[in-house]
Amino acid sequence: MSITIYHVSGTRSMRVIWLCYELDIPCKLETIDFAKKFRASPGWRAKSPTGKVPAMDDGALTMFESGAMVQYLLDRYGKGQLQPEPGTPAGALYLQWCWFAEATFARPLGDIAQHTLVREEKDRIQAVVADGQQRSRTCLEAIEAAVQDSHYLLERFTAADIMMGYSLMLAEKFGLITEDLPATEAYFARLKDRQGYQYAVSV
Ligand SMILES: N[C@@H](CCC(=O)N[C@@H](CS)C(=O)NCC(=O)O)C(=O)O
Repeated sequence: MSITIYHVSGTRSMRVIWLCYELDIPCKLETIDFAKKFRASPGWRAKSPTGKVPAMDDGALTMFESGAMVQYLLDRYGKGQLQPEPGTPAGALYLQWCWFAEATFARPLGDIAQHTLVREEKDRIQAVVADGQQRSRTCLEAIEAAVQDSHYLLERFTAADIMMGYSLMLAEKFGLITEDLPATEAYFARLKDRQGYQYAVSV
């Protein structure tokens, strides 16, 4: 195994770094330049065709999409840890939460990010932010219900919590994890307590 994670602090690369930490998978971190110019360069586009972060190499394999990296690493090196048996009801719910974290929850969060941080002020649309906040709230309510009586999304800590951890990090940054979501607050506090989370946000 020869894993390199192309990383920018505070981005989705933290999911992959966190997973490697939890599973004790050796990996090299290469911090890249997040500037648009670098991400548009042919060298970076060869790894990540849309210019986004992260990307990862494992030997001759190069891939993009943080969730796909997490799943690949689990399947190849995870020895059955941090995911339920595929094809079982628990495995289905595991997939549900992994996809929800990126495909459903991270979308409105991305809209908020675009229209508060990323775009130039003249190109920001307040209505998109308000809509993103509302859609994020619906997602947070789904999480609130899911962790009402359990420590994690499933019966035990899995990579679905790693996928969700990044999305919750963004939600917290935008002030969306409010006191009226006590189970979510407690769940996210449990995630933040993990050494793997702390390492992934420190690099
Ligand atoms: N679904 C992709 C999303 C990648 C993504 O949006 N990455 C952000 C950083 S966390 C990015 O590169 N944003 C810059 C841009 O969209 O131009 C993944 O999970 O890897």
